[in-house]
Amino acid sequence: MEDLNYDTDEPIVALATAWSESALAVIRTSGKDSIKLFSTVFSNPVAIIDSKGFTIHYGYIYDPGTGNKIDEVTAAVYRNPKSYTGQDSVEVFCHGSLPGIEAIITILKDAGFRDAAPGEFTMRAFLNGKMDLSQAEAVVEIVQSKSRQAHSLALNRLSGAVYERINFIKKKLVDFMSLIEVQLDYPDDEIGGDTDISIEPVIEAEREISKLIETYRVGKIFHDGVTVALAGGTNAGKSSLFNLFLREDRSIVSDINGTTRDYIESWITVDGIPVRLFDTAGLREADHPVEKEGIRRSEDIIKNAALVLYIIDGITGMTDEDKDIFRKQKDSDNYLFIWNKIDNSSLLIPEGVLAVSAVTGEGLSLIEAAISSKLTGIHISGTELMIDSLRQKDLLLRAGESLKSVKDSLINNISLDAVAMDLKDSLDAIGEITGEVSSVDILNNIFSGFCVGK
Ligand SMILES: Nc1nc2c(ncn2[C@@H]2O[C@H](COP(=O)(O)OP(=O)(O)O)[C@@H](O)[C@H]2O)c(=O)[nH]1
Ligand SMILES: [Mg+2]
Repeated sequence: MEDLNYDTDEPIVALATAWSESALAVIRTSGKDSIKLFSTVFSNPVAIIDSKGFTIHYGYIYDPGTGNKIDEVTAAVYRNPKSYTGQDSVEVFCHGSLPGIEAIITILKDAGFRDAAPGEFTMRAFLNGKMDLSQAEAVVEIVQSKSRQAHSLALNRLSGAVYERINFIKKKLVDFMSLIEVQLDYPDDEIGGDTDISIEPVIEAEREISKLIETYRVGKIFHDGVTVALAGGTNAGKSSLFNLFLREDRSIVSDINGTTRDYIESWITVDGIPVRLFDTAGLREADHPVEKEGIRRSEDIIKNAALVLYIIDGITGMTDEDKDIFRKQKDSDNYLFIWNKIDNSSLLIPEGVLAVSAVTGEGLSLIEAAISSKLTGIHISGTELMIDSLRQKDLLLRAGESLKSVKDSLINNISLDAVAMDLKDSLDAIGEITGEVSSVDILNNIFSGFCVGK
């Protein structure tokens, strides 16, 4: 790999927890001499310098210039290679006071540490072989996860699930590559053997790759969450359902038409899927300019939502507008029709329409299940392997394309040199996923998306 434009051994420091007032904060350091440097600002330097890895020390951070105490802390010492980064490292647990944190970081910088760049700790972990690139990406995915399931899916990746699957595919291709290479080195007329090479391993690898690519769509839903909008005529009960989904009174419910003039949004979790739920203004002809604008905005949200929950007032039945939308969208992948107010409705519910009462909550769990299956098509337990990195998906696509050429060449008896080249390209793409093949640009691109302190 080309050289990075900075020293990956340099002692670095960063706040690892959020920059906000809290009970405790963690300041992380790593790099050459970090234990010794830290000891120069710690009340018990000898204890730190002589300590084993995985030990915790109580004391004070003080300003070596003035001798003033800065904070009472505990310091965890890690010795290379047994640390997150694989380097010597000290983590300081201090009080979560903003001026206190600032003072400690300043003192550590005076002692010889420099500010860490975003993702620099994890980049070092990768460079020192503590994790592969898919695991490094999972570090961010786990921090950003918005639901329990998203968290478990990311944890799977952090434990190396992508790495293992990729290695499984890689092994198949490497074995196949050796077969091709033998053929290239000893053409059949010399060894007089059978030149038939079974393309089965390529087909299997291709299948594994497509399976992983397919998980991206759902993986992304769990990572980013999706937008779901409540739509329908005024007074259908959109705001009441919104509150039911949230299990709190957020949106104003009233029997006055046009109560919800703007949209309201909130994050909820449906079957583990992070959902950004929107309550919108009822779609009706409005004269008031504010309501008009609210309706316009609501229409935008409905247009861009991954899923629209179209609510019908079960007491009055379908309006002409409802009927029109039902006709147009009833088979659509991103509409669910919901018949509300079943506690007080005696009308026949049309086929394909789910029933609920926003007042009693009856039918809610069926609706949640329908939302989940409409969005993902499958039930997610959280133990599955799913990728949610666009980078990984694109590389898998590239690997798959190359394998397709390998297959075509073999089927059409095109030269084995061409086959070897395509195979190599496929292996390179796969190697880039785990970081076996990587460049400074790739690394900078990945790690610059991290937060500082990670
Ligand atoms: N009986 C009954 N009334 C409901 C139900 N859901 C909503 N309502 C009533 O219908 C009216 C309009 O509700 P709201 O949620 O403001 O409708 P929106 O205009 O679609 O947001 C209110 O008076 C609600 O109390 C329900 O499930 N059953
Ligand atoms: Mg409303």
